[in-house]
Amino acid sequence: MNGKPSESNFSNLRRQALKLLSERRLTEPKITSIEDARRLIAELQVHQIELELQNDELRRTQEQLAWEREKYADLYNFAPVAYFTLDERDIILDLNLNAAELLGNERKYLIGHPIAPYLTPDSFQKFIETRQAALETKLPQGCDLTIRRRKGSESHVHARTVALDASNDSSQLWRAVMTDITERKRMETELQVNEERFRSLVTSLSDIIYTLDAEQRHSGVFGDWVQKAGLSEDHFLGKTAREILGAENAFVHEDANRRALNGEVVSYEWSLPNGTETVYYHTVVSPMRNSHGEVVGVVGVGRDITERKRTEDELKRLNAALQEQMREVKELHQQLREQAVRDPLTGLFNRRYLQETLDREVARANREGKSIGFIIMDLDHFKRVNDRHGHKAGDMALQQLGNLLLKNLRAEDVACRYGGEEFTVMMPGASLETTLERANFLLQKINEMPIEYNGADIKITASMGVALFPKHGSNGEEAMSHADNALYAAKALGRNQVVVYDG
Ligand code: GH3
Ligand code: MG
Ligand code: MG
Repeated sequence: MNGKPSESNFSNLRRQALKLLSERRLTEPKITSIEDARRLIAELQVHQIELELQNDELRRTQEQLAWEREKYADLYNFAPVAYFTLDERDIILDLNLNAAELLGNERKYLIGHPIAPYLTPDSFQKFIETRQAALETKLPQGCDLTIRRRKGSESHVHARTVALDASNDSSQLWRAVMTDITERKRMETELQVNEERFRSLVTSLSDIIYTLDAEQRHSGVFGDWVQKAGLSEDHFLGKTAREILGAENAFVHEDANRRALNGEVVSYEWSLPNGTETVYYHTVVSPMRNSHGEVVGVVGVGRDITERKRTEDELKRLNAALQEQMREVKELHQQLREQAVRDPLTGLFNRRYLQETLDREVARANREGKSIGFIIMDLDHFKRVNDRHGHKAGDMALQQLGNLLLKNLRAEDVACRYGGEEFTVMMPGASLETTLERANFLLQKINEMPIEYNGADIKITASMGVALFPKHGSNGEEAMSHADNALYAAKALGRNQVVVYDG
């Protein structure tokens, strides 16, 4: 279509029609009867109706055409892409609204003007090359260009240029279709920057970072540990832990990964033999989700904790050693204390201990309104034992006597070696009768005690004095000194007997 016929075209047509009419000899219809006239009228009416119908059809087609044209114009004008028609000198012959907006100017200031000022020099050069290629190949050619808008801002476009079919008499025209890719470019740059940032961050970490797909296959490995371990990414990518580490070592990972794929965050420790040593790791695996929140894989972060483990183990070992040392010190302390209060020969308490406990026991007896029985004994003629059998035999006799006392007293009674061959027994809570009974019992046991030394039977006896607190003294010392008096009385009475103080 060459567009709407112009006014001059119409007058030409009219002139031609009039000429034809004057040249043509129209044959007069022969009308001989009324019938003929009627037939002719009917025929003319049919023709007229036919013409009217044709006219109607023509008008509708014209309306349809006008509507289509309008629609096309709207599509062209309001298309979301920029359309340009350019001539050989890159003058803009036509452009749509989007194109005008892209260049930041009104259509009327753009039509008939060159496009060059709206492109950066590089882009203009690129555009010329592309449109030349489009002409030579007879195919649309694409390139990315930077538009310099009238107000100075820049936008990035993708331009597709096609050479229009040139008719014989007109010059070559181009149509360029441009789409704004500024946002895409910005996002691409941002993505690149982010990725760069992520990479530098990840490679600066010594942590082991990796991702797994839903089948637990490695889909990414990050960090410089791969290179440090002398491995390449291919060693991991597409493979499962089982394929990399073997079934035995992979078990712990498979279990954790399974849980992560079920939405859990799992933290665990594991180890790997490395030559003669063992390397320990701590790993956290978390579910990796898509934009719908569905778990599509696992992201894992692992850390070599061998050094920490070693320090921990060393600390544990040191702690155990310290505990052992403390136990030994405690034991030693106990031993020292025992030594301080025990007589080494007989194993009985010493005089010092008796003095320490005496006041305490008296105070308690006072508090509880109870008595304390005291027995003081001295071996009879012990010098003779030494003289006859030797000092060692005497020592053995003293030892055996110590055992005898320990065996025949209650837990709460306190037996002491008071002097060389003098002994005391303190019996908290005991009555005079009980104390006397106990003294007689001990006397009997001493008499019965067999002592054998170097084939000789040694016999010992003892004299004993008994007194009771508070009956025989207002304090411990007094009661004891009265027991001592009773002991001397027993000696005086002939030894090997018990005497109760009788003050
Ligand atoms: P008495 O019946 O008057 O008490 O006569 P005795 O010989 O026992 O006289 P006395 O109690 O005065 O003497 C104590 C003797 O006990 C002196 C000493 O030889 C002996 N003796 C003291 N301590 C020890 C000791 O640890 N080992 C030995 N083998 N003998 C000791
Ligand atoms: Mg003595
Ligand atoms: Mg004696």
